[in-house]
Amino acid sequence: MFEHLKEQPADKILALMQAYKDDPREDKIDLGVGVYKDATGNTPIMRAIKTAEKQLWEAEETKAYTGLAGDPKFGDRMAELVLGDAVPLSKVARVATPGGTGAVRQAFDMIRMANPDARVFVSDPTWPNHLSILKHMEIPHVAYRYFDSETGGVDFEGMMSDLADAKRGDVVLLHGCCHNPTGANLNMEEWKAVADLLNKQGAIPMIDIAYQGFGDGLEDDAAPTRLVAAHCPETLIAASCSKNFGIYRERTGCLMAIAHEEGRHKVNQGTLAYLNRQNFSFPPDHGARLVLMVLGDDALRTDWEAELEDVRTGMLRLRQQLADELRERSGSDRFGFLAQHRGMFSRLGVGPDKVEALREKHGIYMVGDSRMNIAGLNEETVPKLARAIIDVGI
Ligand code: PLP
Ligand code: TYF
Repeated sequence: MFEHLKEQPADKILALMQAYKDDPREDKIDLGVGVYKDATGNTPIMRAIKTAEKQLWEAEETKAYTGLAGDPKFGDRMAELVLGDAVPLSKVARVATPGGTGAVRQAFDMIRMANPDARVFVSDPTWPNHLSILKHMEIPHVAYRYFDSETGGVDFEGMMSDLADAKRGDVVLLHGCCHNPTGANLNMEEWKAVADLLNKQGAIPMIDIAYQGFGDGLEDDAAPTRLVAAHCPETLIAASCSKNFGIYRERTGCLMAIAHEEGRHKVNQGTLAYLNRQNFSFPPDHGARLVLMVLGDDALRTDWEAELEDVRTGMLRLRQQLADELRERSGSDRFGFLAQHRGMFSRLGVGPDKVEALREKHGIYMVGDSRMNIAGLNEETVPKLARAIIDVGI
């Protein structure tokens, strides 16, 4: 049987991690995989998470199964974190999932069950895993224009024009904040226009929010998701706790299905639990429990928010420093977009030859599409990157 299997394409981002490890140069710089790193290159366990873990170790009395949706209180807290009071909880079906990726996967499964003819519209570019999961599930996708490599911003006109092709029952996948891989985001006026257009077309928004708190702050980063969820009759939300709680390997995420129509909630909730059962039964609990503890305790939550804020403002400072260095060295404003982008990533918008030159000549590792992880920098390496960018002729 196994002779029928073919070799599958490697994940390019994960392959880059290995190439970086194998590079013997001491002054190499890793701007590859999307993991937050502090100035020393460490990915810390957040203080509040460490405290919650200690408390949990003392207090936890059983590791018996939770429920198919995970601990319902985790879903409540995540719905509050992401949605605020934009939508009553009675309209939000919610389940814990193995990471944000698990939520994305379960959302696609729900879409396929609800409408086997649905196409999923994805930004060009998007997170490569969106495409690879859709392909694996044989769900057709349509790319919509998103990034304008001339300006480093969003090609909003192109995006709206492409989304006008969405039909009733199609799904439009949007990044809630901190777009991966470009770092370019819509403003609130543009989000409102997208929500209006989807409503006009009868298309359903699916929001992937994996970086809440990494852009403009916890509340501001959730504002577009809240606007869409309040404004559109149905919305899917895949939320990840990997980055903003720093619990990558615990695999913690939440899928929400919002329906404003009376009477839809029960079946949606049952469907999400059913899909968990088909795919893995009970979702992982450890990370979800830590998140629940942090969000539900005033002292832990205050400390978490403060540390997250330091992470966010640290990345903003690096962005500004890099944009300033590049303005000085290039004598132009053409890199100003780096300070406008939000989240961990920025796409330079250059070809693979330049990315390769940065790697070969300078030991600077970024993803082949010229995406760089800003958190891979520190005050000392920013000037080195700026020098290298100019040196390879970007
Ligand atoms: N969606 C996007 C756009 C991401 O960048 C990530 C990042 O890792 C995820 C979802 C999900 O991450 P995880 O499955 O680690 O929670
Ligand atoms: O885009 C990134 O770098 C992060 C981490 O298969 C990641 O989202 C990368 C590849 C992958 C899973 C997560």
